[in-house]
Amino acid sequence: MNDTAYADAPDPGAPDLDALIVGAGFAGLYLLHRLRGAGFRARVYEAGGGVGGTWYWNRYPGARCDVESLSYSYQFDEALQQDWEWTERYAVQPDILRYANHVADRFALWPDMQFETRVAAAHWDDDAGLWQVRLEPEGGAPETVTARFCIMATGCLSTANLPDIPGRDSFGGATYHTGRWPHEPVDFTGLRVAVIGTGSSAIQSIPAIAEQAAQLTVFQRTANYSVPAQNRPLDPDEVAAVKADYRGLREEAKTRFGCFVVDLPRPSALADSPERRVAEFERRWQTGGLTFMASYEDLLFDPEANDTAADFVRAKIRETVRDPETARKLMPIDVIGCKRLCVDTGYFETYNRPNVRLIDIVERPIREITESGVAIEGEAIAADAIVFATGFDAMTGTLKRIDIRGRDGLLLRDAWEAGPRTYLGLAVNGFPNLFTITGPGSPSVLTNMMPSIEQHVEWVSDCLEALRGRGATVIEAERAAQDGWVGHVNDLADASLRSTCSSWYVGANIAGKPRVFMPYIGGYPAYAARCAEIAAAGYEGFAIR
Ligand code: N01
Repeated sequence: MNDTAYADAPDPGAPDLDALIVGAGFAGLYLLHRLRGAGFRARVYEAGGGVGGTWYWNRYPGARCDVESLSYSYQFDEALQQDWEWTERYAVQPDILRYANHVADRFALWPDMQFETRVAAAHWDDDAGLWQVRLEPEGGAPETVTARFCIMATGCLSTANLPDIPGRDSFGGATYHTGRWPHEPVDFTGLRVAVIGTGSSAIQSIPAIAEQAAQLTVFQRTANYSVPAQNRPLDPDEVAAVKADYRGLREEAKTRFGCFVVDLPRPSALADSPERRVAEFERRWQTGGLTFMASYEDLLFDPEANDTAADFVRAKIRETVRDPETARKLMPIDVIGCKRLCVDTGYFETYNRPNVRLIDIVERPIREITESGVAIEGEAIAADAIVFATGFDAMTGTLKRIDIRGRDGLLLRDAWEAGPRTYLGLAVNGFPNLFTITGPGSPSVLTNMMPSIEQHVEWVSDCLEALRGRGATVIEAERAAQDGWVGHVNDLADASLRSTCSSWYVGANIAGKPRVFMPYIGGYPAYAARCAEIAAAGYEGFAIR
């Protein structure tokens, strides 16, 4: 232990904390548990009023995870995964939030977490080798806390995107954003509701809202591919079989691209006969969920192969939606899987309801929001409530909104002006002792977030222990290593069809955001192996002092 080190009884000149964690989602919770267990003084600050991160904020009707519950859960504690009972194949938001609260109770995390406290700024003091972090508690006076390490567990989809539609603030009824849903129940019974957007959040909430609303009008800018979840209650025998060898399932998942187990893909869509191909797509469709894009290895690399899957889904929409004009509007034309595939329960069927109407706003643009509704070309559509299902300033939005200044006062938002630049999605040159859990440049949103979070948390925690073991207090990604990683991330993205459309993966949903494919697309196994190699080589590519 050296003079300024992590300690049970810190020196008078030592920082307030060894590690300051921003965010009490699944990353923040595990970080706190793990770092505390390794003897570090760690504390979580969270803007929201409770734990759960994305599952705290996204309480919209129909919110449900698209990774199966038995896989979308922590594996770091065998007793936890044995004890917790998931009841549905895909967990609903309230169940996931209950799980997050259970974890906080079970590991006694509450005393080291502070809620309703926004982290407004983090400034690196190079002389002292610590972060000065400015906290803004709701209704309280701002304060500054010092920490040796600052760990951003801020999530990939946490800053809501509220589009600047003319007249937005003049609307006389209630407005909602799916990612900032109220805590009290929202009752749409008898109301005329407008939903703007047709991404995952809209596709989940529209069927639920349609059941209540007198009239639901959906404003669609881009039609989206969606496959049925085929959700169902979990069979106790199936759960028992998983729990008998939970570790086996987790280990197998780590060998898969997305870190969850689905049937292995067939080699090439084009190598199969049309009949064989349709049978495979149908089998996956009936299985439900994200397994659909795993039908063939070449779906995201070969446009012709991709077309075969897109055609299959378009045919399903045509079969499902009775009004041919509505079906036409709902049929996407771009690459399937380029935007994140949506997973639904009764989405396309909802358009057969007499109280649901679809407006294609490319054909008939929204002119303005008025006091009484939404005005499009040639028509005023009355609404009592508007739901913005318009997504997030993904992956970088939250980090760029915090005033993060590294060495020589360098602002993170300036360093990332042309797009995020990181080493492994975990660290940024110029920003010593700052870590970003599931940051841009890591697999994150292209994988099962839970094991990707665990992999990052364990890597960071091991790194802090290694530094302590060496008597070192500062670690920083080297410029050359970062440049090499960014180049590698870009090369992989360029080879995939995923980088070709206007998705939030490339920042296209936010005006003025640089167009860069942000997540690492090489899959979990290759990524985790590289992280492990770098650590084993004494944190190759990092400067340590
Ligand atoms: O957001 P999105 P989301 N005028 O960005 C439209 C995860 N997630 O909250 O496509 C009109 O996907 C926009 O149109 P366009 C998942 O990773 C997971 O739905 O940009 N429309 C689009 O239709 C997901 O991908 C789960 O042309 C505007 C929609 O709003 C991610 O979160 C559930 C507009 C936004 O779609 C984000 O999903 C929910 C404007 N000005 C979310 N601006 C599950 O686990 C935007 N749009 C199942």
